[in-house]
Amino acid sequence: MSKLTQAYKDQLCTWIGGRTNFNLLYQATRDGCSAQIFHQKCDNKGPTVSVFYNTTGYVFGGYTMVSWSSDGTWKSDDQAFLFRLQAANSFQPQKYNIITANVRYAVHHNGNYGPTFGGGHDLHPFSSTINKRSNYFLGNGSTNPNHTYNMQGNNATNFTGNNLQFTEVEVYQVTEQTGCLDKTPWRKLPEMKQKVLKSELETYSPPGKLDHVNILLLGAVGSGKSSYFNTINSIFQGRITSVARSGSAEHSLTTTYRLYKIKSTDSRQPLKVRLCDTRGLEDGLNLDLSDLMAIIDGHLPDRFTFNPSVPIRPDLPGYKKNPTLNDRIHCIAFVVDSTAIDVFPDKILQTFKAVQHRVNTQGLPQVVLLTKVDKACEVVNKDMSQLFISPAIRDVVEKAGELLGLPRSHVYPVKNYEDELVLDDNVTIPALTSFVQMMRFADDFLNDCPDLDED
Ligand SMILES: Nc1nc2c(ncn2[C@@H]2O[C@H](COP(=O)(O)OP(=O)(O)OP(=O)(O)O)[C@@H](O)[C@H]2O)c(=O)[nH]1
Ligand SMILES: [Mg+2]
Repeated sequence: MSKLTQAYKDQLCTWIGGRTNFNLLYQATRDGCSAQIFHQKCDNKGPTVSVFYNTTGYVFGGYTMVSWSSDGTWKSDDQAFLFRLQAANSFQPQKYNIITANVRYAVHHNGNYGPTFGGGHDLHPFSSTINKRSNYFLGNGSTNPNHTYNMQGNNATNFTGNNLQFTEVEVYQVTEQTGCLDKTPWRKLPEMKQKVLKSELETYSPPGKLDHVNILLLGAVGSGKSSYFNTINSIFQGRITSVARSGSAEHSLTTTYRLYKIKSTDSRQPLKVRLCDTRGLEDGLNLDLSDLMAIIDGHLPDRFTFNPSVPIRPDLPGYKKNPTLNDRIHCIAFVVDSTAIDVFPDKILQTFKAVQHRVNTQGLPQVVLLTKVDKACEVVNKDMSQLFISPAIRDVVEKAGELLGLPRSHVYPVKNYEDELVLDDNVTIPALTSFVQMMRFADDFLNDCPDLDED
């Protein structure tokens, strides 16, 4: 199976220009890591992109529009470039263009070499045949960037992590996509205008004698929990607001539990749906399962300060010993950064699973808020209206569903307002859709809840 994700294909597409298809010609784990086999499979195939994956989480390679051959010469190619897609497991795209004076050394066609770029062997991954060691092929070539390709002041450490231990090598034939663009959305949103979605939330009343429903935002540090509240709050305020502190820090920026009310400037009333913002989960300094269950069961008051070294206990100030249905959580939103989906920390996943195990028996609804979609797809980054058309986003939605064992219909890709100064329908509608859906799930849960009449 191809290792190149849709997001990476989209990135390559924007660099190569036009819409392109990627047809896998050669794959080291399938075909063997051999220069001869590479040439057998890739010579005379037109433009190709070669992609290398190493053991320290770098994904890098080169593009050439000249067909590979085995004639022993250097070939000129003014369109060729080297690139990095990923550094140390995180998406850090970087294109390195060819230096005009050295265009004639773009690629080296040598029957005994794998795909080799540049007159200084800027990227010379391997020659002959390499046997696999445990989980990688140890490249016997070298990387001497900056001769033919402009590394913009960087060196092999930035480009490849200085590591030629390949877990995979793939070469794709690049062809132009003909015909019309596929604009069929992979998810159809109801034909609802912002006003209709807002009004459903503004007029909502929970069943029974409840005052409001509570939606818990649960996720890793920096996944975008507080920003999601700010996004929803901004939408109802009609302007960008930043009530919850958000940003990047080593540990969670949110240190107190907040039961945020959302006031609508249109209806002048607070919504009867609250967003509960927690401290972010992190390795080591974690809220453990019993802390999270205390939150879910409604034992914590608004503004409860988390102390990572003290577990939540009944004798702590503010702890509600006998929470009512009104206090408890009615829907859990697992907040997941879409760029972290492939390297999701095991410990945090285990915590999510443990919570799910506990709440499944109660029938508590769960969804995934997939944040930072702008960073997961270059096309979406430029144009949020492509969110439900982008195959890269469809891919991460599928992965997030699999990760948490939830149907795709419970996974909501959103972009939070973070650097915008004004509201934008293409950002607002996906966020509102997710919020309405969570409110509906919470309402379904309450209507089916045996404790409803007692409260
Ligand atoms: N590009 C982009 N950045 C985002 C998005 N959502 C959040 N961010 C950024 O991600 C960083 C972390 O966001 P927060 O909302 O503080 O995350 P959090 O989950 O509340 O983090 P802690 O409270 O520290 O656990 C901030 O710098 C935000 O601006 C998004 O959808 N797109
Ligand atoms: Mg926060």
